[in-house]
Formats: sequence, structure tokens, C-alpha cells
Amino acid sequence: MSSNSFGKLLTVTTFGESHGPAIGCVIDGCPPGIAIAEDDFAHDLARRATGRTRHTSARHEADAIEILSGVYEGRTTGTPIALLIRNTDARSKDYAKIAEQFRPGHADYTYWQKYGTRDPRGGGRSSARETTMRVAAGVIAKRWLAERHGVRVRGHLAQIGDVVPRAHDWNAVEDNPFFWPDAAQVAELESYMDALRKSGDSVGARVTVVADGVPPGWGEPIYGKLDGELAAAMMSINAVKGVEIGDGFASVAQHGSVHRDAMARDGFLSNHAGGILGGISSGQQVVVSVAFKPTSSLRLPVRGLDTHGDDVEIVTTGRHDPCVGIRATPICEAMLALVLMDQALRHRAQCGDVGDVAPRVPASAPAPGTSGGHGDG
Ligand code: EPS
Repeated sequence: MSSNSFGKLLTVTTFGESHGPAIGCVIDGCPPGIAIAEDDFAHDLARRATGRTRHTSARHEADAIEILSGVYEGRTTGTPIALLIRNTDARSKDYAKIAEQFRPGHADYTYWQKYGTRDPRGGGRSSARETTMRVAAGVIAKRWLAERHGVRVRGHLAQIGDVVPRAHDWNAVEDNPFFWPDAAQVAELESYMDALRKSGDSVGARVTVVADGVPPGWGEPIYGKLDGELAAAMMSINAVKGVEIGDGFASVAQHGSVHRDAMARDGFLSNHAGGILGGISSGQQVVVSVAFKPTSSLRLPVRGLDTHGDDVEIVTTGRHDPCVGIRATPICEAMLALVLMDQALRHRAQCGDVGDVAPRVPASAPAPGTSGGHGDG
């Protein structure tokens, strides 16, 4: 099978290129009866979009969703939901020169090696433009999770370069262009990004996404583990180079006496595991952290090769993100929601008759900064 689809009971297939006429997706396996309208997609799509602040690519797409199928009188019907967004602000001339060059650090060379051809305009299929459709599909998953299970999915930027938040306030996250949880640092980040953009360079970032209210039991050992599928889902996002669940790589330096999350009748006492044990949700907050590499399309010259195998100096023109991680929070949220919804449907299919099992340990919500918690705020 070709790899433009993911999920088992809830499947999402995306299609389209950055500079083609349109991008779209087909969501299959969605339960009937979910209220959804074209306007419902606008909020999350705008959170992800380029061209909304000076800190992202200047390309300005309307990102207006057209629902082509699967929804009747404002509710999903259980049949495939096809969503379409027409591309309206592609500027393909920016790519004329690099059509015969491989940008170092970009997918140009590997697409060329794999397919023997490529659509260089805006990175073609390898463009982050594709993530638009994940966010659109994620809107439906977020809604179903919230209405059916009371699950809330949200995220924030947790690092840009070497800058980390000094405080954690969920209320601050949606009030600044960086999804940053510390309002007091926003001015510092604005200056940091302005200086970076002027220098022509780029920088990496870390996004943290969490799901509250996930019941225990979601996830299919052995090869369909919740953490395994979350890692694969996050890794499938453009520019992602690392995924951590809970304490992730910090676990390497921990002792078991610290890492194991003690349990008590009134709740777990910590959440180093990130809400997943043995590949199955524990009922605690699910915590996923994602590392984005610095954007490789830069106006700073670099040594590279052209398609004839000759050495060339490569300079990328056009409209690019100095930190692609800045607008990745809604993308990671969408992937978290889609994986959770798929796993919830699979759990219902196999274990729906099991029902609630006693004893059930309530989720704890450790204060931010203690045991990887991202409190309710
Ligand atoms: C991208 C390159 C740029 C970004 C694009 C991702 O494309 P263009 O040169 O056509 O402006 O703007 O991001 C989007 C258009 C989007 O909607 O995310 C890349 O190489 O990945």
C-alpha cells in the first residue's frame, strides 16, 4: 500500500501538492451524527496558516474548506468525508532556479532518488502545505473526542532555539503568535525572531501537546501501542526529528524509584510515563513532545549539487518560515486527536463489552515543571 493514508478504523488520506490546484483529504470510518460545518474548520486552520504574522512564511492562503461528501444537513453520515482547499497564492517562479538543484537539508534529493522525478514548486508533495489537511481532519477528531469522551487536546510551543518558557499558563498560549505559555517572554521572542529573520537563518523548536480526560484502556499492544502510533504520527509531520512521550529521553538519567509513577486511591502521584503504560492509556494526561528541525530553505548560500551532478552554490528565494515549529502546535494537536480517536474506535470494537474495571485510579494533574505535568490552568 502506498503511504498517503494513516489510521485503522478512522483512516485519513491526504492528497495534493503545494502549488497544484488544490489539496484535500478523505476521512473514512468516521461515526455518523457529528455536527460539522465548513466554518468549524476556520479557527484551527488559521492557527496553522502561513501569512498571518511576520514570523511565518508570507504566503497568504485563505485555507477555505469545501466539504464535498460525507456530511448531510450539517451532520456526518458515516460515509467518506472529502474535504478540499484550493491553493490560491502559489508563486511558482520562486522555484524556477531550484528546479534543477537539490536544496541541502530538504527532501529534494531523496524524492529525486526515490521517484526519479519531482514537483519542485513549493516542495510539491513534501511541502508543509500538506499538514493543512491533517489539521482539518483533526477538527472532526477533536470534536468527537470532546463530545463522546470529554477529552481535551491542546498544545503549546515548549522551546525555540535555546529559549524555554519560564512559566506555564494555558491562558497565555492563544494570545501570542508563538503559542507560548509565558506572556512575559513574548516581547523577547519577537526580538529573537526579528533578529533571526534579518540574519537569513532559521532555528528549531519543540512543541508539547497534551490530552486530558483520556480514559484508561486506549492502545493496542503489541504493534498498535498508543505511544508507538503517536510517535509514528508525529514523525510523519514535515521537519520532525524527535518525539518524546512523558519524560522521554530524560528517563535515561532517572532512577526507577523516581520514574515509576506511584499510585494512590485518590490519584497517580506523578506522570513521568506521559499517560501511557504498556502501550495503553493509563487515564492520566497523555503528554507528547515533538522536536522540529530548523527550516532548510535559506537565502544564505550553501554548497550543493544540481540534477546534473555538478557542484553549485544554492540560494533559496521565496517565502519561508524562519522557524517551522512556530505554527506546528495545531498540527501536533491534530495528529494526537486523530490517533486517539482511531484508538478509541478500535478499543470500542474489541473491548466495548468490558466496561469500567475497578479499581480506577483518578488522573493526577501535577503542577507544571514537576514530573512533566501540564496542569489544568
Ligand atoms: C514550504 C514552503 C513555503 C511555505 C509552505 C511550506 O511554500 P511557498 O514557497 O509556496 O510559500 O509557505 O507552507 C505553506 C504554504 C503552508 O500552508 O503551510 C515548504 O517547503 O515546506
